[in-house]
Parts: sequence; C-alpha cells; structure tokens
Amino acid sequence: MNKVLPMTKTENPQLMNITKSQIQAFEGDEFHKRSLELLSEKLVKSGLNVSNLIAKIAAFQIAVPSWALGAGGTRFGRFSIGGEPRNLEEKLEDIGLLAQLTKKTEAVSLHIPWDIPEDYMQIKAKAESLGLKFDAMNSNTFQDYGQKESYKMGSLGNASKSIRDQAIAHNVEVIRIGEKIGSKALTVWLADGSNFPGQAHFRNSLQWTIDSLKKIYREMPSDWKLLLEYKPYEPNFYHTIIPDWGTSSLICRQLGDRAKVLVDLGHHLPNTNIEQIVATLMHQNQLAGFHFNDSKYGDDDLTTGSIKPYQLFLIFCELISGDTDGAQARDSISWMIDASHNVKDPLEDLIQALEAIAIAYAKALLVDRSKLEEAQNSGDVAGAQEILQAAFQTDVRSLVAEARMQSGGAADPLEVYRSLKVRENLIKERGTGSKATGM
Ligand code: LRH
Ligand code: MN
Repeated sequence: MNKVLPMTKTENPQLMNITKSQIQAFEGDEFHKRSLELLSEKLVKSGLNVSNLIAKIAAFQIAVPSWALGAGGTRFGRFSIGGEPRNLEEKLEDIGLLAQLTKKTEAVSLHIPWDIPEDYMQIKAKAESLGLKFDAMNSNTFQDYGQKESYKMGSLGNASKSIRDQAIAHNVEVIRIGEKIGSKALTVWLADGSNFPGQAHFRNSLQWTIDSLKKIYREMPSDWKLLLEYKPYEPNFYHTIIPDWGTSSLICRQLGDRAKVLVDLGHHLPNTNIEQIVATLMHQNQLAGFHFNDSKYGDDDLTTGSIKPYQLFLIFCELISGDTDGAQARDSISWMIDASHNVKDPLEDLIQALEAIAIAYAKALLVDRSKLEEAQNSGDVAGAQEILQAAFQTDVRSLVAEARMQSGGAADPLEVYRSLKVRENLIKERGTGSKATGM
C-alpha cells in the first residue's frame, strides 16, 4: 500500500512544487517489474536493445501549449474547472508540475497576446527555475483584442493593405518577444478565408498572404524557423486561404527553407490519411512539426490518442522511418500538444496526452522495419500488416513507465496528481472562478 505524504506549505512555498520524495513515495503498478521483465525478454528475443529503447523514450520531449491550462469551451458554453492559472507565472508552474510528474515536457509554447510576459527576464528566470524553455511562439490575427483595425475579414490575406500591415507588424512583434525569452520559432495559423461564394477573391487573397508572409519571414533572425499551420475550415466555413498541407507547402517553398508545414492532427477532413501526408512532407524535408490532439469529426481538440490511437501509431511509424532513412531528421521537427479541455481537468488531460504520445512512439520503435520493407517489396500484404500489428498490439506501458521513473518521474503521474489532491489545492490557492487566458 502506497504511503501518501500530505503536501505542506513549509515544505514547498510554491504549493505547486511536488518534491521528488513525494513522487517516489508512489511505487505505481505492483506488476511493473514483472511485466517489464517479460516484455524485455520478448524484445531482446526479437533483436531489440531495451536500454536503448528506454533512452529514446525518455529523451522524447513534447512542448505544452500555454493556452491549454484552463477549461476550454465551445460556442455553446464553457464550464470552469477551478484553480486555473491566473497569469503566465502560474501557467509555468502548472507546466513545471507536468514536467516533474511525466518527465515528458521541458518546453512551453506561448500565444500572443494571451501570454505577453510583463517582465521578460523575470519570466525567463521563472521558466529556467522550473526546467522549462520556450518553444515556438504563436501569433494571433484571428481575434480582435483592441488592435486598431479588425481582423473580421482576415489579416495577412485581407483586401485592406493597412490591415495586412497591422497583421505583419503583430507577427514581427511576436518574433521580438520570442527573441527576448529564447524561442527560436514562429507558428502562424490564419483563420483567413470566407463564408460565402463570391465573398473573397481566391487568387488575390492567396497572393496577399504570400507577400505578407515573405515580409514576416525576412524579419526572422537567421536561426529561426517559421511553422505554417493549415486548416480546412472554422472559423470560416466556405474557404480558408491555407486549407491543406499542399497549399502550406507551396507557400513555404516561396518563403525559404526555414519555413515548413505544421501538421495539427485535427485540421483534416474526415478520413484523411495523415500518416501519408507526414511521409510526403518528410520526403520533401518540409515537415515543421505537430500539434498533437485527437478528433472524431472536426477540429475537436480532444486528448491525443483517445479516439484514433492506431493513426497516431502509424504517424510515428512514418516519423521513425523518415528519420532512420535520412528523409528528415527527428530533431528538426517540433513536437507540441494543441488541445482544449471542455470536460476534463486540463492537467489530467495533458498527463494522458503525454502518455499516449509516448506509448505511440514506443510501439512504433518496435516495428521490425527491415522485415516490413521485405514484405512491402515482395507484395506480402498480410505479412506487412502482421508486422505492424505485432508492434501496435504490444503493451509497452511498463517500458514507458520505466523510462519515466529512470528520469525521476512518477510511476503513475495521474495517480500521484490525484492522490496529492493537486486540483483541490490549486482551487484553495487560486479560487474556483479563476480563468486562464487561451482557448
Ligand atoms: C487553430 C489552432 C492554432 C492555434 C489555436 C489555438 O485551430 O489549432 O494552432 O493558434 O488552435
Ligand atoms: Mn493548432
């Protein structure tokens, strides 16, 4: 039976900070050791190196979005969760906690203006004290937040030059903020498009967008990357200027080789073969990175791996294959979650998402790629599926848990989070009505 150590104010002035001993007090699954032994035996038998696998899984880190630490909502409503971070400092503390429990995240992706740091040096120091760095910065020209001209009819692709210039200036401001806190990338997602036939001039709005992005690209420091995110619809429901990977890719090619395509898993029409898109972008060295989430219908921003875990596995199979074959190196790709929590505790949702991503990656590492290529080249269709299924159907949770524990993380992060009553303590500290900025 696990000894539960109550959280004490004196022990950790910042209520959020859980100590190593509190984490290690939870031994987790009593079968962990035995299932890991059995799995390791099986993996060694198929020629795999278990400590190498554990090292790879432990090293795989995913950035957390600053806009997904409060309760999300839809146009039909938003249900507060209580204890939500009231400012950027508290958001960093929440992500610091995730990092302590899961050892799967060491970076945060900020969204401007939702998270403009009041004091750059202070926020940089705060992040460092929590073992966090700043991943891609996100600009926002899809809302009005007091800027001079409205983005109702678009931003970088707006027919009005002054509105395009305003949107360009905003993106440049976001780059300057990012430079101050050590970020090295700008993510641009545009809601720009139209709701009715005839409303927009397709070719003019595309050209305005390309010209605007060229001006932004020129303002990026030489070691920065531009991640261009596509989305087929919402908030515009007739056309979106950058609706798919092909359009994003052709624009990136006109910007330069530091501009690549960002794949948000929720930004595809139903039944789109996303793993093929990933393979094609890697083939062209055009893959910038991911916004991980899951969906049943539209851009539902549900917990990664909660709806289509096999698709997530197949995407990681392409990523590992492309990395191993030199199509595109894994460390040139940005890994981020982009989710919105309508009914779950945001931190529990993120713990589950980080776990699902680690599991999909671990399963994909088990694929016998030379046997698979043999089956593919010899037309052994059923054989090829058997090789994928053998990896996908392998329970790798003990391997992922071992990698986490060897990195100082919790055996079972969700169990520790709940047993230490973190949300209850956050509500005590921040109140039931605190509302985080973001989606
Ligand atoms: C658009 C999007 C984009 C963000 C926003 C929060 O749907 O995926 O990445 O800017 O969500
Ligand atoms: Mn996204």
